[in-house]
Amino acid sequence: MTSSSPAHPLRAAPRHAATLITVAPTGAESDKTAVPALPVTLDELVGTAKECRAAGAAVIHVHIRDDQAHPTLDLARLKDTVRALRENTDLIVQLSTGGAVTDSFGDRLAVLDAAPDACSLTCGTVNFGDEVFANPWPFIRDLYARTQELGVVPEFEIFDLGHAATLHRLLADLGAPHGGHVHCDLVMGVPGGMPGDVATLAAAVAALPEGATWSATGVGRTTLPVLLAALSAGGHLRVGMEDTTSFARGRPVTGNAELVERAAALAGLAQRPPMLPDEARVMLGVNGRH
Ligand code: KMH
Ligand code: ZN
Repeated sequence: MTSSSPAHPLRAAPRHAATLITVAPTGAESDKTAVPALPVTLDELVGTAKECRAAGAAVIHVHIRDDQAHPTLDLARLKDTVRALRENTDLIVQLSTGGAVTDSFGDRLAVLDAAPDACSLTCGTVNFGDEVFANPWPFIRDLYARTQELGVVPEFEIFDLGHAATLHRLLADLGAPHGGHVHCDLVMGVPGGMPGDVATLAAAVAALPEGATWSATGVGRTTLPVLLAALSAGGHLRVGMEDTTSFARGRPVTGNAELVERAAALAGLAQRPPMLPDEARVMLGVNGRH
């Protein structure tokens, strides 16, 4: 069959022979008492990080907790966390600037002072269950400008299609990110954000800037459909207990490593085995280890 229609952007998207696996082990939403396997102390986080590295992760997306296991953006704790993860693993350390829905914009900006390799940067406001995850344009702009000043590589979080339009606006206004490469994470299946299905994934990928690479994350029961769709479309993966606490129906996750192991096994079956952290540094434009 011949066709004169232009190639769909998915066909022109960069495809990698290997799969970047990011682990998001903790998040800000789950409660330690309800989810005992959630890593909340620094020791638990480092232990999880080592296991997930061995299972195939290259990037760790980090939220931290205080002594009561509540989400915190305490700067001293964030600095200790970055140091401990670097001392114990060669993972790329990506701090969350999303925090919890209750965190102030000032505290979220100050996360970058902990000097991580990378950070998340959400490209718009989204309903988040019964809450609102607020990311107004002036905050997005300030946060992005600060990543450029401090040399932190942003990962652009896309919870909805309009966020992709905001990403285009951001790049047009302020130029390329530190490291020169645009990498996005499609966060799908959040109640209030875009659904985690194949049609939406294809539409979101088509809306990304040319040359961007992307991962996808399916929250809750969309974890597996999004993972399989991302692999088949040439994307990368984010998995972890931030996004799902069920391994299968009625079977709670026992630890982050089993989610990474499953992702790595499926990536291997797709002939796109996990990427090593140093390969991921090259792809993402993250400088060598500090
Ligand atoms: N906890 C959510 C409100 C991010 O890490 O950048 C925001 C979030 C996104 O998890
Ligand atoms: Zn997060």
